[in-house]
Amino acid sequence: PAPTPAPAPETKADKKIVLGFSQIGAESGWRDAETQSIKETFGNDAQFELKFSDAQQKQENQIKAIRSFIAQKVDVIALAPVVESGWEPVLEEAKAAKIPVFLLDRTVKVNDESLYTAFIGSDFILEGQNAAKTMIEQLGADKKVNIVELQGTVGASAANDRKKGFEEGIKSNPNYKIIKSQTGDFTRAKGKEVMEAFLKSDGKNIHAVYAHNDDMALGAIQAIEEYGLKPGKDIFIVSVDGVKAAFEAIKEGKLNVTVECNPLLGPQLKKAILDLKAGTQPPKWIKSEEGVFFGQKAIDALPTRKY
Ligand code: GYE
Repeated sequence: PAPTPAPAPETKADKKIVLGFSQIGAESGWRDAETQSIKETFGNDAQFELKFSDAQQKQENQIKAIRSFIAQKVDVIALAPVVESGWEPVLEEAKAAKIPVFLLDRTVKVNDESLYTAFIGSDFILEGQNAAKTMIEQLGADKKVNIVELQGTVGASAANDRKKGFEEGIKSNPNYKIIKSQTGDFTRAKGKEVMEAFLKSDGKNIHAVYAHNDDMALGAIQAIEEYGLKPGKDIFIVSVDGVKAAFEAIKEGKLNVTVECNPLLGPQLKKAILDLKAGTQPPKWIKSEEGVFFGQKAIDALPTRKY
């Protein structure tokens, strides 16, 4: 009798690269754009299989997701860490399982840098500095400016460093003071709520808002309008991200400045994974190139904005 043929060996081309992505949640327009970029990039590429997990803003959910990715023996993990600290144990588990971890958009504080392969994202300190610099340029260095700050999620690198960069940027000018600062958790609803409270206690005294993201600024704009003042005119507003809704608000004269932060990180992550597979170590920090938008430049850019 003819021997039964051996099953065809699995060829290299059949074997997909399995990527587990632990996303923070869906708190902002920026994050939705990032999620879409990842889903598009990896969903449309037959070399990859994407396992997507939404942590609903909770670090414990992210840790669980990573443990589950390790148990499923994924080939690579991407993590957008909600906060900076507390990652060592789970990153050590991934390292022991020899699964490379890419940090996406926010970074972590760890003693051992070898616990992750690379960070793909922005320079948040620079963003904060640019927000301060543009505010001073637009309002004038000699003017007395009381600023209220809407901070991002407590403990997030994007919040800590945007705060630090902005403080550095106004430090040399005693006219510029942060009179109130509170977290709005990177959401429109909380940004509005916190701004309402600021206006209630200090309304006439507030000259400017610095919001760590556009969504909170958009919430603050609503609060300022409901309070009976004109956002963008009576109160100067600068925020970070550069989502389309921010450009629209600039066009309407309600937002003054948006400092760009690129969420379209899918292609960069894919390149880094493929480089690593091919034996090339990606740079430890894959930085995004970003601009600052206000006035006519923002209005002109609106039709071509991708997120
Ligand atoms: O600015 C904000 C989001 O981590 C860079 O998170 C990201 C920030 C972004 O919710 O809108």
